[in-house]
Amino acid sequence: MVSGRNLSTVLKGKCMSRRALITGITGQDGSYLAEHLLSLGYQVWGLIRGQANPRKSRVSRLVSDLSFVNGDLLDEGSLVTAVDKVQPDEVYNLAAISFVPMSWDQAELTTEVNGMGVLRMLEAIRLVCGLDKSRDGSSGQIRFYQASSSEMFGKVVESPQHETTIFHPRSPYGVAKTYGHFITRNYRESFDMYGVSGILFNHESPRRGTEFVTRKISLGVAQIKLGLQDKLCLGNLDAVRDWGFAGDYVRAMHLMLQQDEPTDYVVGTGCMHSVRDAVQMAFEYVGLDWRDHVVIDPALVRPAEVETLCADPSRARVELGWEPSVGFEQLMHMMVESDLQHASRERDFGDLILASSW
Ligand code: NAP
Ligand code: G4F
Repeated sequence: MVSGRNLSTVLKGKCMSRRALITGITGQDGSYLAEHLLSLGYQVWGLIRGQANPRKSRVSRLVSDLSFVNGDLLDEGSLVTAVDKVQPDEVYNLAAISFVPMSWDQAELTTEVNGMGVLRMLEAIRLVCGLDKSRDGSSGQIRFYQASSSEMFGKVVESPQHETTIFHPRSPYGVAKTYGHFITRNYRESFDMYGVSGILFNHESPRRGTEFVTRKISLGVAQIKLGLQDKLCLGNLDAVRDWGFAGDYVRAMHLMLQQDEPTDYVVGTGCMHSVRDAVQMAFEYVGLDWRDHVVIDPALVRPAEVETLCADPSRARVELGWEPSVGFEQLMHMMVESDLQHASRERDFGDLILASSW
């Protein structure tokens, strides 16, 4: 049995001088994954889109030693050029339009990025490596990770959900992710590519976008506590999710690409909490009663809701040796603590936090 410390030493030895290319580097998961891979000795490249992406400097501040390459999931040529330039051993495709409500407003764009974008990335790998295999045996295949989502389970047919649970996506986001999931599996079966999908359940952190419910709550609670606002508008408080810490989930992404045989994994905690639980924990943490501050805004209720999600992460636990290290209450407290610091800088120095209007 390899202990946690020994496992990380073994992994570090194996990973020295490997190259990873991460799409979605400016997002929540991109920064945690980059930190993790750098700590294991990888050279890490992040794909950056746009001519002056303001989030590039933020991720550079968070994670030093990153290299960048230009590219966009909408532009096949840019992906081929990026893969050819970086010559990665591993590609982590985290880029997406990841906010579910946005996918009803921009369904076509969401499908292009989250669905067709996966195909473009797979094709870029195939083109750079020669069309028959993703790379010949001598130099080793480029291994591909696709960020699949528990949103694919949608209107769940069983609980908890595992790798073979049938999908019933409820949003254009979920439908596009389902295409990305199956095209990754199809390229594995058709071209013998090393491609895996991580079916990740919701994961959060102080780096989470302010449009997502946990961060909206932690930021709202901090601002209310410091007298910067009085009300927090939310939608469906009854929705139930299996929430974990993003820093834990990026470890699972890396472990998936270290297995001898590529296969897909569900990653989650197996614990369920409602949005109401999250609200209660966050307000209680700062000594306030949520009922005095939370307002339900029907405009925030979705056209088709995913009512409940819960992971069965048995395969990840048994085959990857993966376990989450942060529980939900601890996670909410960590996020409120971090936002109390942000909000006090906003109060004292006028630093702007971009609270979400969603
Ligand atoms: P996030 O914070 O919203 O980050 C999304 C990233 O995608 C950003 O870096 C964004 O870059 C990039 N991007 C968007 N459109 C792009 C395009 N056309 N070309 C290249 N890059 C583009 O998302 P996250 O929470 O880190 O999630 C990472 C991935 O996991 C996503 O695919 C998400 O759908 C999936 N996922 C997340 C969760 C979760 O709970 N967090 C659960 C399951 C699956 P810009 O700076 O250019 O906008
Ligand atoms: O935090 P959310 O916006 O996350 P959602 O829709 O579950 O999606 C996230 O997790 C997926 C994995 O399952 C990822 F694939 C996806 O990219 C993203 O990271 O909403 C969570 C729940 C929903 O049921 C929503 O209806 O919270 C409910 N909710 C209630 N009031 C709200 C609000 N969500 C948001 N964003 N804002 C509200 O005011």
